[in-house]
Amino acid sequence: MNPFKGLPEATLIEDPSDLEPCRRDESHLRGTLPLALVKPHGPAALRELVRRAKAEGFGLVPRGAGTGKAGGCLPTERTVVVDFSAWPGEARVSPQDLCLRAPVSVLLRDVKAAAEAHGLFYPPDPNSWESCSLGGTLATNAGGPNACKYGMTRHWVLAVEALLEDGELHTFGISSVKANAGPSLGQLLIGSEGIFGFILGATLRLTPLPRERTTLLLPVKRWEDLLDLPGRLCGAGFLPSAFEFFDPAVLAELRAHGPEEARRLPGEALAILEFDERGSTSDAFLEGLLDLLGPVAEGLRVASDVRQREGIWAVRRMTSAFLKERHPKKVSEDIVVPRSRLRDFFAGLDRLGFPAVTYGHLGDGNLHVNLLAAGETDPALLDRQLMDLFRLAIDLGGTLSGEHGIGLAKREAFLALSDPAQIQALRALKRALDPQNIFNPGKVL
Ligand code: 2HG
Ligand code: ZN
Repeated sequence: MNPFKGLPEATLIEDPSDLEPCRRDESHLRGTLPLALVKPHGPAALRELVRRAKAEGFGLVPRGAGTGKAGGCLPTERTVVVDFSAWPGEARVSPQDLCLRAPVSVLLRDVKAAAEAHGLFYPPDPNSWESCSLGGTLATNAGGPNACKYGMTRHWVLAVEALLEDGELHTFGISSVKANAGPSLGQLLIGSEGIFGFILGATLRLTPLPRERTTLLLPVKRWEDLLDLPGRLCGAGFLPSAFEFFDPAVLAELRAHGPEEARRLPGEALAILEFDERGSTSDAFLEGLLDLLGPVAEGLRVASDVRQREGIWAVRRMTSAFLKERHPKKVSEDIVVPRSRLRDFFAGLDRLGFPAVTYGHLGDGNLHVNLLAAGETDPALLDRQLMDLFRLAIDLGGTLSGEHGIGLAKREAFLALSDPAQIQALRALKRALDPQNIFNPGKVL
């Protein structure tokens, strides 16, 4: 019997050709063909799906907008994709409580816009923020350029509404920054990529919208000159709301083949710095910054208007897609090292000796190391290169993923390189919360 027949409050898609798109996300991986794709519109669908998954022995794979970078939403063997794009509700702001409640189906750009309509700010800004769903950002604990000042998604979540293995929706957390009644199950669910249960909605913390912002372009001749700057700035009390960079290879590609705005980008390597605190547009602030930066600031340019600022950010935000289009089989990583170890990291990367280009979030040490030739590299060699890269980051006090998560892409490395006590504890939690392994099986652990 068809286990999906008569599923209440849901749209069902079973035609294999319609299922093809959900075998992909923004990683380099491809999932297996799922048994079906279900778009739930109400709790009855979820209750029934959980019941049938347990009875029939199939898994449930959550999907938002499919913009993930680690294969977390890709179907594995004998799974049904649960696409949350039709989950009902809208973003509602509570200015008194400085928070916003939204269902997972809302796009992140609409969450940010709802906050801004009240003069408030929801900071998380992964570069896919115009197209990713709130749900995806919660499941993966998304980062982005301004995490270097504001932290990641989890820092902005007050409460989580989640489907657990009893088939019911539960809320963990309250609409206040203070809540300390025991360990937080809500925080455990954020970034767990749907392996313990599915997040259906969240209450998000907001802060007043910054009223000033200055965007600076910092071209340099020797890109290594950038490496001490994040630590020096922070050490001197300057906390950028973004500090991004392109190494010479990425900048040259952008300039030669990128959009109009990219052709005019200066320098052999380039950093984009942004500050958004009160006073950051004043001459005094800029003078203080120039003093601190010293000779490296020779070519510093201030974005003169909104158009220029948006042009710069448009180039930065399309870099991942642009490189993928030019090198379809590239592999892009998102390792992190502490700011103070950036120089050691790049010296280590040189010693490893494989060709890699880098751009990303220099301000918080989260680097997108891209192996552009991955498609032409022997798979065993590629695995060794990636493991060496991860080990290098970990040995410097960093980690193998700063923002994209583990999913399928980094599962093996995560299992091999983590403290066994951590894996054991996470597996015990998985068994306790999902004894029949119905939630996103084969991911992370
Ligand atoms: C970015 O910062 C995204 O642009 C994607 O995190 C990076 O492709 C990548 O690895
Ligand atoms: Zn990134």
